[in-house]
Amino acid sequence: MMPSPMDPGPLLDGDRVAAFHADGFVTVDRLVADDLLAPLHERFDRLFRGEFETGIEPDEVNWQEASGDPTLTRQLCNGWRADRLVAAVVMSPGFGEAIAGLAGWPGARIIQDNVLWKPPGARSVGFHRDNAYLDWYRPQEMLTCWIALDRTTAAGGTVVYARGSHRWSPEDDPAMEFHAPDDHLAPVEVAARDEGASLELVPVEVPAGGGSFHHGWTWHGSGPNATDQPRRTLVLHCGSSEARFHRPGFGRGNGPVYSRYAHPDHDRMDEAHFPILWRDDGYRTPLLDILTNTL
Ligand SMILES: O=C(O)CCC(=O)C(=O)O
Repeated sequence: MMPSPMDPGPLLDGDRVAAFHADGFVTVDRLVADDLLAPLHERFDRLFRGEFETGIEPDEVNWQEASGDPTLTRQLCNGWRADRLVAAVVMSPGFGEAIAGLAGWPGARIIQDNVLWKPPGARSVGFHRDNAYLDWYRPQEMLTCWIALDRTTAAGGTVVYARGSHRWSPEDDPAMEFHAPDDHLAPVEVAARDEGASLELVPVEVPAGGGSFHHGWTWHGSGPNATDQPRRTLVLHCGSSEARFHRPGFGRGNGPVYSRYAHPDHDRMDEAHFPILWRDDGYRTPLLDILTNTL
């Protein structure tokens, strides 16, 4: 019997909500239960070996054991399609409730998960803002729950946020490299200068099972892993339960990957591909409970 994911319930007290709105992010010491960490580590091993439990490939497979560059952060997007334990964790209604509450949406649907593994010696992840890649749906908004599966430290290449940067201009961000750019800080330094803002970088240092929530316009990235410990993270990116496809943006950002799920005759997002985790009227995509009850 698999351990069931912890339902985070009302995860965020008033102080944490206020910190999120002031800073564009907030850290939390406990997002998943300790007894889920080892099973999730094992699922990470399998996913990066190309063993997909459901038989379905994640939407993006950017690293595999036989061929991947050992100095890059290992990354898969939408691991939930391939692995039911990953699905059960990222589909937790409590995460959806917390995200919708922070974003001011009536509900939250998953847009994408990220399975990230930065081994010792791996290089950086370039600074970026998530909303800049989302011209393919409206409202063009994302809010993210970043779940650490190992204790995180600044030296270990944890995620780093630019405090208050969610309030900087949301105008066109320059194209940036996610994996191991020459200078991972350069885009946020340029953005701070253009904004006339001082740059305060805050690393998320939490125990394994902790993590953070961040706003879609918050600048973030991460440095190299200079420790001898891996840094594994499961990331849940949600949009509003009311989000609709936006056809003019299909070719931009990560639209070419995800707009393949659009129907030709309407702009609604199919819940088989973008399930609703939580909505304020009690609705939740039924297939999620089928998926999680089978664990
Ligand atoms: O964990 C990282 O290094 C980057 C994570 C990220 O880009 C995100 O959660 O949006």
